[in-house]
Amino acid sequence: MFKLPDLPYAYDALQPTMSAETLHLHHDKHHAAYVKTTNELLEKEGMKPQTLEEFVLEARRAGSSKLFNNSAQAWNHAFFWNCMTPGGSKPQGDLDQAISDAFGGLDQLKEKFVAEGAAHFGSGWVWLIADGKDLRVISTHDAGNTLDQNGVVPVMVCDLWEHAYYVDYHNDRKGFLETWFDALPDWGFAAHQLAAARGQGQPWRFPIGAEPQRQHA
Ligand code: MN3
Repeated sequence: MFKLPDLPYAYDALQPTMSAETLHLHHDKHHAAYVKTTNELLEKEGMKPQTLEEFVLEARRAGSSKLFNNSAQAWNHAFFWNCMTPGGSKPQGDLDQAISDAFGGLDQLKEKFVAEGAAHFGSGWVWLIADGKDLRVISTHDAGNTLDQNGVVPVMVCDLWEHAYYVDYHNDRKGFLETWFDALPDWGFAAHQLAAARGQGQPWRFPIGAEPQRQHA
């Protein structure tokens, strides 16, 4: 059984970019439902996976969209909460250099990230990924993520589902992405992911059992 991870900050900590109302709905209703349904399906199928990552891959292999959609969404949202920090941050060191090398700078990355997310048709996610030595911006549909892509480590993500922004931005997805990119990304977390992609340390994994959550300063 998987546990809904707590948010790594208070519900009102990301205001005004992301309201407490949005976070309550998004975490306590949407994310909670994905975790609950995943657990119900696990019980029904008599499965006891060690990790959520393993289960997402198994669901993908089995071609079960219900299993995949719920478990991948459980994973994606937990990753997404860790990609944000109150007050935001700036890329430093190796990550800053990698962004310059790949895109020319943070402004150019923002342009690419916002354009990809704004143009994405329907629900999904916009990602900054480390693919081998490359940093790239991609988007995935619905519950899609990069767990089934060998050699790819996700570095940053933003939720493109309407529930992520409709309360605060109505239909202005582009406005949401622009404001979000300037205010909320936790580039310290992204740097940790990039280092893992380069063989230093492990990428973020969905917490198991009572494992303590990573705390933001
Ligand atoms: Mn969502």
